[in-house]
Amino acid sequence: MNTASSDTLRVPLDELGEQIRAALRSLGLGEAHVQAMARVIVAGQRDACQSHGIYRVLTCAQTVHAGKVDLQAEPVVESDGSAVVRVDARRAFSPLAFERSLPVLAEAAHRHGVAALAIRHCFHFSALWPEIEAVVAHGLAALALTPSHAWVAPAGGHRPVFGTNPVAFGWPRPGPYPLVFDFATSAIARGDLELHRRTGTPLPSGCGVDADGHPSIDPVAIAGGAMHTFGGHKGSALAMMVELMGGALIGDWTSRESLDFDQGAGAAPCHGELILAFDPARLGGADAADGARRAEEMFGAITVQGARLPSQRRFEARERSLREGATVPSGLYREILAMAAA
Ligand code: NDP
Ligand code: PYC
Repeated sequence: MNTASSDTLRVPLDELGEQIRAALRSLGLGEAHVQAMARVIVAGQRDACQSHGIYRVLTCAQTVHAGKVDLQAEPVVESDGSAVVRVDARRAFSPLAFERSLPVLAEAAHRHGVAALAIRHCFHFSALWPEIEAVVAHGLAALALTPSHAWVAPAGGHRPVFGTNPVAFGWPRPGPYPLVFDFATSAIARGDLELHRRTGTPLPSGCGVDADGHPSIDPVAIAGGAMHTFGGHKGSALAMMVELMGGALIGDWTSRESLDFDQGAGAAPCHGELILAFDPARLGGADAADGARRAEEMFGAITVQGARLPSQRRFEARERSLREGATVPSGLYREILAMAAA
């Protein structure tokens, strides 16, 4: 471990992984869950995603202390050989359910051209891009949607209905990195609001309203009021679609139902997730290679003018972390080390 600045450290990824696994074990989680959860948490910090890196260990701890998550449950994967794969996480954290169903989803997508994975009954704390990258590694394009807790007001309203409802997409590319984007449909992710709340720093304007419906930049006031969607009515419609596709469609909860179930405990949201996978070789047929070439031409037309592709920042952070260790906030890391030593 090296000091990177007064308030951050550089921590080698293997050391970071060991401490996170120890902290998760201290919560009483079964070993398969510890391993799967640590993989996404380390990946988040490695890629400099502060809202979904080691901070998530604290979210997981709060979820465990709330007493509703199953610490040991083995996910049950259901597949009848069709294009629909379902996995019941059985009220455990989501990463193990995803990992167990990924090979089944990939096989179904290659066989049918398109396949859908419905993850149900999971506590969801992570970013979606680790899942998207894992699907895309099978040569597939992918789209993922999941609700969260009802923290976000619809455009034109001021009372929460939607979750922060991320939408993530991936496209396979030649070379080490795919094209991936992954964003909350709220103006800011809840994880970022929580980090602002921890540090007592204001949010950018436009993130939400207080309990009286007045615009605010105070994370505490917005947490007691409502967050905004991004892009006005457009983000609001996307957030609604996520409730329908990642909730009602797959027979799982909406963000309102997740928050009702939470009963103020402050646990991670509990609901489902929809992941769609598309096989370019099946859908494009003889023209698939040409489609891939034309996609690269489009990416070139973006980068040639100095614009960047989504995930480029993340991939650059990953390369640096692999060389030098992940940058980790010192105070937060001390909390993780204390948990790991407990
Ligand atoms: P950001 O706004 O930080 O980034 C969204 C996407 O846009 C990223 O792919 C990012 O790439 C890309 N991007 C950012 N700036 C540019 C730019 N100038 N040009 C091109 N692309 C750009 O994401 P959010 O804060 O909305 O979400 C953060 C994370 O929170 C997500 O990973 C999401 O999955 C997670 N989340 C999870 C929820 C859950 O219920 N599980 C709920 C809500 C959010 P890059 O990363 O390289 O900057
Ligand atoms: O950052 O909005 C968020 C979030 C919700 C669940 C996990 N992350």
